[in-house]
Amino acid sequence: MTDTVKMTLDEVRALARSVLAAQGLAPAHVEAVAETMVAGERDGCTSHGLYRLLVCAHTIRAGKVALDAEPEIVESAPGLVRVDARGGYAQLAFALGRGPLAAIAKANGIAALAINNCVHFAALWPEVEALAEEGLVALAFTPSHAWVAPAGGTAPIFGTNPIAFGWPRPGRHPYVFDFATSAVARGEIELHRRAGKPIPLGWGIDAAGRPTTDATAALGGAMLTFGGHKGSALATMVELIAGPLIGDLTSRASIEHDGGANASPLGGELVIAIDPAGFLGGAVARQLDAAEMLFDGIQAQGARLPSERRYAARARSEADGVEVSAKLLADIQALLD
Ligand code: NDP
Ligand code: PYC
Repeated sequence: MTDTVKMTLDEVRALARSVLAAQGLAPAHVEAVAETMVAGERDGCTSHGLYRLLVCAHTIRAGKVALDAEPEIVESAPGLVRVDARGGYAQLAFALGRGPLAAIAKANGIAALAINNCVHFAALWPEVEALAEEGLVALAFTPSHAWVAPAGGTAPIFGTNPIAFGWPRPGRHPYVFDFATSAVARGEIELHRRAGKPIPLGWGIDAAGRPTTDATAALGGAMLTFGGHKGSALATMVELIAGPLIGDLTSRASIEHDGGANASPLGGELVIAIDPAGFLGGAVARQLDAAEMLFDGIQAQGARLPSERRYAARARSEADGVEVSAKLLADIQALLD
């Protein structure tokens, strides 16, 4: 068997849709969830691309997601939107809340969207990128399962807790970063385990608290935060603002709810959108130019901007398709048997 198989993005989309539908997921969720996976595969984010079909199928078969949940806007207060995902995937809930979030941000200068009671398996950049494409500055946060030890400790308490940020750049792709507050996403360690590859020191510790390069040992022990105490504090912030602040679960509560099923996390997501015109009025264009000078200064040193790699991968994938691991494809095809 060759190591990889070439696929067009339409083939990726068709595969994702058929596998999700075969698991019994309702059509609206199939559509939203599949698009997130296509985007991940297209942009070279393999830990959150087609691989997530295995994760979704496992989560569905464990009975941990409401297959036909209809998300509902349950609160709309000045500056705030709340969507109850009713135990379904976050993607459809975001699709519902995105319009009101953007509209309120444009009317008031700032708005926040709380998504509650959602199952989360995905990267956050598609959401902040979409809002930044509308001219908004956007931030997104979600806890996950308690897999990550605090700096100075050895027992998992935080989720991998990503933070995503988007900044609009007229005429260009937005500036976007999106990363876990753990040294790396758990999905990346899972991919190393599947490939039988060691992980770098600093990603995790084994169950006895010893540094390890063994992916399985790290998954069974604890992951580590990035940047020591700084990542630890940011992970705490994500727990707080996308957990108790919006009336939802911490990563510890999510993994307790999971009860050993090893399904995707259940909980909340907080998305904040800011319209630059709120502070700046007619000075928006001038200040966005100042931002461009900052980006130019970064790149002038030979450093790259976050998402540059992703946008380049997107252009390649749209032109030439993507290379997908043959082993992964075989495992995905088996879900259709
Ligand atoms: P990485 O550590 O790979 O960091 C990714 C971010 O850093 C991207 O924005 C990336 O841009 C940027 N970046 C990487 N290298 C450089 C560089 N040399 N210079 C400038 N920017 C750089 O990602 P993680 O493993 O931490 O997270 C991967 C994904 O996992 C995220 O999308 C996150 O949302 C998702 N995740 C989701 C969770 C959930 O609960 N739903 C939990 C944890 C993670 P580029 O893409 O262009 O390389
Ligand atoms: O890769 O850490 C991760 C992750 C958790 C939930 C979705 N992705």
